[in-house]
Amino acid sequence: MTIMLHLKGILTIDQQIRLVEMCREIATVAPFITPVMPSGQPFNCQQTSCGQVGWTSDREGYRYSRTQPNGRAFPAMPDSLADLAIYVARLAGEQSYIPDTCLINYYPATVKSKLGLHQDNTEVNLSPAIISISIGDDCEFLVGGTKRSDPTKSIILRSGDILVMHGQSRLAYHGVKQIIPNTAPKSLLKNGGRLNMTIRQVF
Ligand SMILES: O=C(O)CCC(=O)C(=O)O
Repeated sequence: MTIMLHLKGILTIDQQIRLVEMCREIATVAPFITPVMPSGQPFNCQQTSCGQVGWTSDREGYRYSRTQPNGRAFPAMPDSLADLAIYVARLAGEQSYIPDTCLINYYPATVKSKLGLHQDNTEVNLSPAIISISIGDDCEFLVGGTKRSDPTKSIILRSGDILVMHGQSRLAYHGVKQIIPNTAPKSLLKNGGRLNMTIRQVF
């Protein structure tokens, strides 16, 4: 049984605007890139990170790295983002959550944008919650069980929602099936699409 905490509409529009500005500032230090999978196939979204490490994918595999592909450190995680993660982790029953990194995915408003079914398992510590913030266009999110072959169900993640995968759902397979265009609150993202900020305790 996959039990996730889906906090629908928990972020106000002002908080969402501030998170978009935060992502823009992070991207001035750690620009969005389109990583490739170990197979060489490019992702169907763009990524950057902040925090002491950043999630990285290239021909050498999936891992956390202390440096961006350009060799520079990732920008620190802003305190307000870390505080939000700690607050949300407490709601999920995790009292001593330490947010180490935030992976930021940008899904342009095209039919190609998606993320295949996967399990978040490159963290050193696989127990702490995965905290996932949605901003912009709605997304059809797939969630299954702890085996790739388990059946999946679709849920809609909307702008201002936070999804927490914790406890039994921490290692659930999940993915983004599609981004639903023109569903974001007006003027949140200039070119439409969806931002997802996934905060993780890695160590
Ligand atoms: O965009 C999302 O909602 C999910 C992102 C995700 O699964 C990941 O970055 O591992």
